[in-house]
Amino acid sequence: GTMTGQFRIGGMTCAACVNSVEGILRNLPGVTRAVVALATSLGEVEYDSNQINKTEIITAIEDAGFEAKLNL
Ligand code: 9UX
Repeated sequence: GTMTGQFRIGGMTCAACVNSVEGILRNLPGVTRAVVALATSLGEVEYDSNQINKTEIITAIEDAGFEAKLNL
């Protein structure tokens, strides 16, 4: 079903980084919405849990050269 995850993202230092991370997230199969904020280093991702999970989302962010962890 539809789930939302919040992630703390490290390594973003400019607006282009934010656009890059948002683009990566939005291109992942199962992601329906992704909003990343530079000021807070937080990313909110809405996704279909039948297609992707939080660990896979974190891996995709890290594969792009950023750090990511679940924000609880
Ligand atoms: Mo901004 Mo981010 O120049 O990897 S794009 S630092």
